[in-house]
Amino acid sequence: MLKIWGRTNSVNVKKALWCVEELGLKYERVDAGMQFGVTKTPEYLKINPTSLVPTIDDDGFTLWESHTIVRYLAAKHGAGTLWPTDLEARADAERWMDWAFTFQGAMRNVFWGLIRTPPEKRDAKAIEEGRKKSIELLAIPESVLSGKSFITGERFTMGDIPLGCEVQRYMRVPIERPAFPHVEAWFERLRERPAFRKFVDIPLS
Ligand SMILES: N[C@@H](CCC(=O)N[C@@H](CS)C(=O)NCC(=O)O)C(=O)O
Repeated sequence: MLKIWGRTNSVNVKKALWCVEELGLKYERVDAGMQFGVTKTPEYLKINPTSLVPTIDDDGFTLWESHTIVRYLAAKHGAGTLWPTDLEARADAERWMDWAFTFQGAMRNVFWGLIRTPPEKRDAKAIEEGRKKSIELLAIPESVLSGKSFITGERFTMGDIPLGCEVQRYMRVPIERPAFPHVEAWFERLRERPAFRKFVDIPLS
């Protein structure tokens, strides 16, 4: 059976979990990372030398890097749904998956500063710079989502998964946000998905 290592409050683990739920796969999840440890054990390092989460074991095939895990599972089980079979449509989805890491980088100090750092230790300047950069970047999907239900068109695909996880953090951290009506409408569409509500749109920690 598919096995997934990773704590459920990790943005990158959420991507894998959301994907397996969308695909309706049976799997076993093992808590790993931060307070759960595991990632520095020799056994784990053998399957993931980066010592990070998530990692999967799919009947003996081990894989790490969250977006690659999403691509692999979508290709194996979601051809024509999560995995667009048309080459150009797939490249479009993959482009958004890659770009999602750019947005994640901008949000990093905002999320860590406001959610994982006690108030007296927060770097207000870094948080504010991250907030501004995130807003500047989010204007890009805002323009693309005009007239589209999902990031690549009318269908939900793997292209929505990484960005959806990262935009959830943006929407839920206590910051001032300008109106982005198309991103907000897309986020509400993601919230209609049971798998998104189950694994992604949960309280930040
Ligand atoms: N590019 C990697 C990054 C993985 C990553 O940074 N994972 C974080 C959690 S989001 C991690 O393992 N942090 C250390 C820990 O949880 O112990 C991926 O997308 O899988």
